Amino acid sequence: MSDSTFYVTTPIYYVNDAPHIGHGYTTVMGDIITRWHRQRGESVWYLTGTDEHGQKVLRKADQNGVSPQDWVDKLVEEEWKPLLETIDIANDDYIRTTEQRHIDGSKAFWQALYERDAVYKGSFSGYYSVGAEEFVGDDDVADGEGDDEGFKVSKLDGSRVEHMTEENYFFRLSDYQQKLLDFYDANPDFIQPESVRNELISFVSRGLRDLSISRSTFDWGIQVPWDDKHVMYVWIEALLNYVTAAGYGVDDERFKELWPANIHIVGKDIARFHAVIWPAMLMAAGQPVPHQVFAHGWILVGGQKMSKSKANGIRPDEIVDTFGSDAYRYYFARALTFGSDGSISWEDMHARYHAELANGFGNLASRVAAMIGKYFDGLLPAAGETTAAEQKVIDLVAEAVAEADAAIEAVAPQDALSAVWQIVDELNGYLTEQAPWQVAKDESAGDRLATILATAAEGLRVLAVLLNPVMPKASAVLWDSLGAEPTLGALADQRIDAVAAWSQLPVGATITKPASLFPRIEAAAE
Ligand code: ME8
Repeated sequence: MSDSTFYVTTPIYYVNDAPHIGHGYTTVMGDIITRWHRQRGESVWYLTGTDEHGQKVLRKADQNGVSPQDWVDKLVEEEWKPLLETIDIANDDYIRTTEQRHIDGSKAFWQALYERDAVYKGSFSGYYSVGAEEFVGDDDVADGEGDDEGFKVSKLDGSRVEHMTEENYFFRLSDYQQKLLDFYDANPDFIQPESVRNELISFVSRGLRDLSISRSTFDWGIQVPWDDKHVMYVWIEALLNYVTAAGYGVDDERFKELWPANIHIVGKDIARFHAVIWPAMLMAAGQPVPHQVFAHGWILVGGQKMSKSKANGIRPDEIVDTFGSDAYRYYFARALTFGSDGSISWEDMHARYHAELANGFGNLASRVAAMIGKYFDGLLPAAGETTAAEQKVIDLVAEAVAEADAAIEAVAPQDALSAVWQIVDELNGYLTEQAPWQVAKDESAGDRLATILATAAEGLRVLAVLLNPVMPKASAVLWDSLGAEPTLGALADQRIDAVAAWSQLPVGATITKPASLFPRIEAAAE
């Protein structure tokens, strides 16, 4: 197994519609984890993209009177790619399942399954949910309730199902029940969080049926390499994006470098596809299995799961337009527990923005710079003797850095931010206690004023580095205002494991007051 590059993925999203903040959430969290690993100095690769085949997309294109290819091209260019800019994502690659590299890689993978006898031809008769793009067992179907009688719904997610009878290819998923259980047992971190792991272990323990993996009644998909009457079932094609983007079947060197993925970040709705079907497919094809599938919870709006079909889907740019991309990223990472469901609201966003970002962090950065400007002509003074008060700051910073780093390792960005915020709070408390504005009036204070402000500036240096993965724009402004670049180098090159070492900012560095990092927002603007 290659562990040289830390490979992070998001789901590839259906382009039946425009993105909402649920998609934005997964992508931001993956980006924060990616950027943190980069800040550790690791080689990292971050993949996101779009899932463009399947009946859901096909029907949406039909309803709009355009070809599916025209539909996906338009939505990807006008909505999905611009989203990445809006929420400031630094992905290394973007895969579209209509791209040739994905088509070639998928065919190569299917060929491998076929040659290894993991696939056979059969006939499927049962229910299918186009909304969820999944086959639904008879036991999981119930009568629908509504005006037009006689329809049936999936008990799994309430989506409408249709009965179908089709000639299909099947994947021998039933062969993998014990292999998967053994694998979960040997790799306790493979499925996280624990609640999802337990649920899936019990799902697999109840038995696995072979899975229908091709469709033969429409042609919007990738042709099965040995049978042109069939297209690949969209899930069995979509999961392959993680390997086709990594060069499977076409670029062995690249594939070896990237695969297996370190972490697939997904919503819990699709944990089963990623943690049951996907590892079984990889085992069947003789490929290594990813290190981890992390399934996060639902973003709830007004207590309900937000979704494209419920019209409660908030667009990311509605929030970014008001608060900016940094605050957007911060809010979702800080206010929700990654792995659990959580509610969001404009009130909460507003309150956190002002309390934590504007007053807590932004104000700290601007007043330290303002005082250095006022008392030392904007040049970082040399600190004098360190007292217990400074030592307390230095020790707390070291502990908080270690805590934040461990939290990212445990895929808990909210805990990483809590740890970083201990530094913000400590520095604010330190300034209140030390009252440099009073010390400035005290002629007998010697170099105390210099010591206090140099200590605060060092604290800000640490914050700029630790917050760079979460709030890259504000961190860059802060880094610039600390005059750090000429001696310490680019912010991106600062290393987490070296950040807590004290007195890195050079005496005499030019400190300028940063442009307001988080300007106050009038409630009416929302
Ligand atoms: O499932 N809260 O695509 P999709 C949190 N194409 N996350 C949410 C969310 C919410 N309310 N709503 C959506 C697919 N998400 C397949 C994936 S991968 C090989 C193929 C996020 O467009 C979350 O990550 O329906 C969820 O898993 C994903 O969007 C589903 O996106």
